[in-house]
Amino acid sequence: MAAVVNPVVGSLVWVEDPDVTWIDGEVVEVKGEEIKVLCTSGKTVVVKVSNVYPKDAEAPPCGVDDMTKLAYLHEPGVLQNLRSRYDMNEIYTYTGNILIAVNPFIKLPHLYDNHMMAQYKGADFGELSPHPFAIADAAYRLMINEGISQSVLVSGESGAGKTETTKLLMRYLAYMGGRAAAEGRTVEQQVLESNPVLEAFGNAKTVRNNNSSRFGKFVEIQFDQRGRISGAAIRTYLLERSRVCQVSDPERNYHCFYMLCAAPPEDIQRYKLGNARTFHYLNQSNSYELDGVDDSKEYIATRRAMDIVGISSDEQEAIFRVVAAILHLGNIEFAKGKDIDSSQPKDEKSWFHLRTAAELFMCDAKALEDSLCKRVIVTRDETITKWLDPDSAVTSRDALAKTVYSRLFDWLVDKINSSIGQDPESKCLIGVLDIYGFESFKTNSFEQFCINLTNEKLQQHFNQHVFKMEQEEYTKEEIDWSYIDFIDNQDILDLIEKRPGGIIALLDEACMFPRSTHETFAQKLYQTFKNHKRFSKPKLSRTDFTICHYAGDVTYQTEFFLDKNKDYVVAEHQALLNGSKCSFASSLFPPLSEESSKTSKFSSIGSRFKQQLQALLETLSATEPHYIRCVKPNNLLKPAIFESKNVLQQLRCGGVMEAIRISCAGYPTRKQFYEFVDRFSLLAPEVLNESSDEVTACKRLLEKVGLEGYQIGKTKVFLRAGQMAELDAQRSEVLGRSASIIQRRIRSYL
Ligand code: AOV
Ligand code: MG
Repeated sequence: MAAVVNPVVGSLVWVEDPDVTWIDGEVVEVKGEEIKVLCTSGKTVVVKVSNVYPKDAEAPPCGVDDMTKLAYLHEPGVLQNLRSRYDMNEIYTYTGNILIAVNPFIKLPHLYDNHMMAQYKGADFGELSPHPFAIADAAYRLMINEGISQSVLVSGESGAGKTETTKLLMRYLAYMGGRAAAEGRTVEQQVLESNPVLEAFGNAKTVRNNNSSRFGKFVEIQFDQRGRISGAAIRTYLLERSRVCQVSDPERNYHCFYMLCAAPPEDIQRYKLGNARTFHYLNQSNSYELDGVDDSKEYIATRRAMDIVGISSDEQEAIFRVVAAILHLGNIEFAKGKDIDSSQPKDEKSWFHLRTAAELFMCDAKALEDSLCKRVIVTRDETITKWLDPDSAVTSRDALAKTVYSRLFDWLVDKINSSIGQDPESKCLIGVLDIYGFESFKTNSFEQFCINLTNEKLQQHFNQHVFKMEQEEYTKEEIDWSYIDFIDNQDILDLIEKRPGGIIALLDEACMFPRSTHETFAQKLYQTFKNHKRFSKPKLSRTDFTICHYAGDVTYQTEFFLDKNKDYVVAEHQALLNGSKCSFASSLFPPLSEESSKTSKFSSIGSRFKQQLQALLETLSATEPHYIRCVKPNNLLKPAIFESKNVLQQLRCGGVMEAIRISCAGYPTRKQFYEFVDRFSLLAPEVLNESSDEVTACKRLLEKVGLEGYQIGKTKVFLRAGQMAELDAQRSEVLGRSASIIQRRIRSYL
């Protein structure tokens, strides 16, 4: 992105500022490579010419609805445009075909009502204000007209608005593909109601978002030949399991636990529940209530949504019984038992919760106790029973809770899928992806590693696509251009995924080797990747590693990588629940096949996730993608606060700046011929008389001002980066000259 070429006194520019990222000002003095700028804050700064960007003096004060309409496509321009629109509650802006959505943190019901949907129905893309409905409409129409499957990829950091946006897209698609005035449970209703069900069990309050999705989701909506919704499939990715047993203030556990504690009295009694504050899995944090949310109402609403998606009342009863059992399980504490290094429930209270958990799981209390406090080790010759000490019993208890919960979640997804049903005849689908954005925290573990891998893969997909779209625009305008330099992140993907030799492969090896520790794993990484330019070892650490991701460096702590990568269910837990008298609970733990029960082969979460991602990308690559980038304007989750620094960081991470960079590498400024002539004819007014049409006028004008390297398309002139600035500089000089002539005249007149 080019800096101002030849700034002159009076040029308007953007200067970097540590507080507000970019501040605008006017050049008051030019001294060789340095210029003095009087900023609008009142400060005067001296900066290098190469560090300033031109400011478009003619940019409309309320912004433009498409960034590509900006005279200058650079960071400060993009940021200024988003901010001025946000200030006026215009939260959506295009960058070409990409929709940028800035979270308003306030309900804007008029923006999404049925009247609005009706307006977008059939309107040409770009005709109405930017909106997720416009994206959904474009996808729907492309699908109908061209018979190509579509996808909408919604990304952004936690709390940016992905899930809300996804729901809007689904609502619009249900509106377009639904059956008017249909009765009963229609497919589209079921698709929509799957959201509250999954949110109840898969969302939780976090520091970043009061309703944070703790799983990734791809919803595939299938359409029949007449464009009606005929089926749907939901795929979910990596539910965060640790939350079930571990929450830290001010976060919450999954919503369903609090809803159940706020259920009507008969349910509370049936499940022997009480105040949420009495359960260990909930009271590790002091956060119980959510602003504006009534958990007892949510319970009823969730039940109703479960009815609609086809979960029977018996199944619902079993589901909530299992959820309650998990809460009781968490309240079992352990003390030393009679034998050395053994354990047993600590006190009468723990015994009570153990009995209650067993009752709710519909299994034998003694069997539950054994499965928590003992391990049976089968060798070739004998079977040994080993006691677990109290700490290990707690670990065993938590492992059971996590396994049950994650299987319950998977069961829900399967159930919703089978109840909505797949349409085997459907040739066209629209997929909507709501997945976790890039994460970089103080400590980053295996989860962040997987999440960031997802983002690398999606980024590659995005780059390739943006690149293709740009190329298509040039072809349409018959402009000769192909990209040569185009940054690809394949090297990062190889580093992580390559088999053999990538990080996941090395992690799997470490997990299979009994004596590995996170230290030996880290050593292996250091050795293998010592010369990899995307990998480094932080100086002061012996077990951390840093990956240079496209969105920035992230340092990962390897401590729990091995544990978290291993997916195994303790044989005792498997046997216990498989034997439950509750058909629902036992169906969560189907009998293991002969083979898998003998060879307790470890299965790798990392590798499985990698395969899931591969499958997702294959699905996506068979579709025409549409992108929505959600932006979180502040970390206070409050309306009307736009923190530039924060937003800029997200635009960079989300690949928006990269998309702009790609387009800057070509001809970033496109102006319709008449617009161009309008703006610059004062540089050579004679061209207007000499030319018969705007194309000729435009060409002549360009020759006169001595520009090179631009291209003339069929409807637009395409300028290289920086050329617009050059012309503007000439223009402000001319304007300045005429202004000073006028001033002189006025003075002489006086
Ligand atoms: P996320 O899906 O991107 O985060 P959400 O979609 O849950 O974020 O949005 C977070 C919150 O922002 C919502 O609960 C709303 O309060 C508010 N919000 C988002 N979009 C809108 C909108 N269009 N209008 C009004 N309010 C909105 V995470 O799931 O945490 O990554 O894992
Ligand atoms: Mg979400």
